[in-house]
Amino acid sequence: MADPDGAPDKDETYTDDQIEAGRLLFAGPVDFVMGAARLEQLPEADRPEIAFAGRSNVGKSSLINALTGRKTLARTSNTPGRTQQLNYFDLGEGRLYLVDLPGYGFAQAPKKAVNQWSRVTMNYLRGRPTLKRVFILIDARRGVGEVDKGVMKQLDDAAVIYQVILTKTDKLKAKERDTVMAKALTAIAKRPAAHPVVMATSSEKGSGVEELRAEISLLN
Ligand SMILES: Nc1nc2c(ncn2[C@@H]2O[C@H](COP(=O)(O)OP(=O)(O)OP(=O)(O)O)[C@@H](O)[C@H]2O)c(=O)[nH]1
Ligand SMILES: [Mg+2]
Repeated sequence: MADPDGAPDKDETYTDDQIEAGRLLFAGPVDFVMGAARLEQLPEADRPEIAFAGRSNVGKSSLINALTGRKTLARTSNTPGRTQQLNYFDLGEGRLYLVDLPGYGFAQAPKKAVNQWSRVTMNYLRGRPTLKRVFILIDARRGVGEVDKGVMKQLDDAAVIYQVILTKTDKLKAKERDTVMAKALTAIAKRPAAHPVVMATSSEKGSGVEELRAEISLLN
């Protein structure tokens, strides 16, 4: 049953303790560490890290801000392509890194876009030993596109675990959200490196955010 305000029903997948662990993790300090344009500039791989990937404008930076409760930590914009480096944030004073990645697929043909999508970013995703999971953000209004599938394929080949996160679900009605969710689950069903759970979020309304915090705290 949908809530009258259109918010998704409470996700029952996490226990109260897990939700609390997620809350605590994100209640502490979060600091911008650095922006890396080249792999040599990355910080030492000395702790778990989680990366946020997805098309330009899908809401990666906004989701990091929603998770951390800091509106301007990661720079957001109406202009696709705002994030151009691998931006590192330290969470829980050394517990883990969150990495805000440049978007892919902006104003280019799908195949070409993946090929050109900052080689640095793809090399990072394939080769970072401490990378625990890649969140692949999908705009709930668009669903999983060809460019997303191209990235998933590369991660499958590299055996890097990724999880689909639907964004901007506040823009859809409950029924439409269910359809998008079902389609996303179908899109990942046979993919070897896909985490089998898809999460629905809205940075605007905050829905799904506490569940995502819980999921991240479980990865640490
Ligand atoms: N309605 C709604 N708008 C959102 C949501 N999340 C992000 N947006 C809007 O989407 C636009 C892009 O958000 P960003 O967070 O900058 O997207 P990004 O994926 O980091 O973009 P790049 O860095 O360019 O790849 C901004 O105008 C945000 O306000 C959401 O949950 N709901
Ligand atoms: Mg961004």
